[in-house]
Amino acid sequence: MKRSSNGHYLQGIYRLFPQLTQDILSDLPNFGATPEMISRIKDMIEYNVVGGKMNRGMSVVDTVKIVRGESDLPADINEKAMVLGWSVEWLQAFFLVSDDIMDESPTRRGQPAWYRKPEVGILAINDSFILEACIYRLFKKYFRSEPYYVDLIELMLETSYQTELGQMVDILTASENDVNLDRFSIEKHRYIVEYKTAYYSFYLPVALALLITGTKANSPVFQVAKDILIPLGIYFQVQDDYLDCYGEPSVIGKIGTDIEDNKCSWLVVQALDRVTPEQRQILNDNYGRKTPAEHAQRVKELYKKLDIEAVYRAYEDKTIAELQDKISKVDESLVPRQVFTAFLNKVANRSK
Ligand code: DMA
Ligand code: MG
Ligand code: MG
Ligand code: MG
Repeated sequence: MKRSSNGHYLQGIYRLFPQLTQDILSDLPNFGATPEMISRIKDMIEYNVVGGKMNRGMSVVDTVKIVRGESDLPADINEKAMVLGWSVEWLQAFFLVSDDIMDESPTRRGQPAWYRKPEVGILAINDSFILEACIYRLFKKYFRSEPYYVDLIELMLETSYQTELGQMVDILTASENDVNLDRFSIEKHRYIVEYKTAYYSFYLPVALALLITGTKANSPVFQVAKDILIPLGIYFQVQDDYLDCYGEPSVIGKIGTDIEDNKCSWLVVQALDRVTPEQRQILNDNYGRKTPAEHAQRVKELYKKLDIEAVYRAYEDKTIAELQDKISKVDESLVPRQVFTAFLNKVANRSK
């Protein structure tokens, strides 16, 4: 069994990965695929789908266990939960391959971003589409005859749409060669992080778990879950913004590019809220410039002067307390609170 990056053995979910990859590959001859095509798709899947923290994938399995009140699931429901867990990881791979192209990120998960491999390049765009298509091949194979099949597909499609809208605003707000700090605001940041991250990373795994444990698509439980998981997902992306600047690249597996990329990051929005007119001019002259590196350095010096790290610590403490309070008010006859505390405990104060 493979080890996860956080050193824990992953309750067998890795066991299923070769099987799911094989499902995709053995279906390819039906699409006229040659051995060369099949071998390339195998390499592409293995490069991009594994190697992450597996938080999203494991969340589906963990949620199913909590909802059913069982630490050992019956074999068939366990397999279904793991297939859905992996389908979220496939979705994540689709978004990360395209995100790294758009963000011009050099590294991902401690290796070169897929598009940076000389034999890949711009073909990575199409590879991201193939990764997305795999989700629906797997759904068809494992869920075609289930009453909730259409609900799974609708949920996955809507969540993808939400993420793509968030990515669009993220990129539009960061337009190159046009640094305009007026475009950045708390509200803009909130839209971006809610849409690009919170739905697919937090709401989706739980909603999938609810569907396969028999919750009807029109149940009020989905709204209860959303009301907690969207704020939690926003907190998670604020952490990602923070780690982009203050994280240790060897720990987070990627090199931050938000300042150079002119991103509407939580850090710059907080800085803008606190700058003097002179300091705003420093940001104006140095933010969003890819080279030379001194520009990004000056932005970081300004963050230091404004003690943005302390602002972040205070935000973290306040957000964790607010989420704990929200969770304590969940009606447990609808859904166990542990569904949400499990998530919060994984995310709170993370450094990777
Ligand atoms: C993350 O945005 C959102 C998606 C949909 C991948 P990001 O560019 O901040 O992510 P990362 O820091 O991992 O590149
Ligand atoms: Mg990125
Ligand atoms: Mg991005
Ligand atoms: Mg980031």
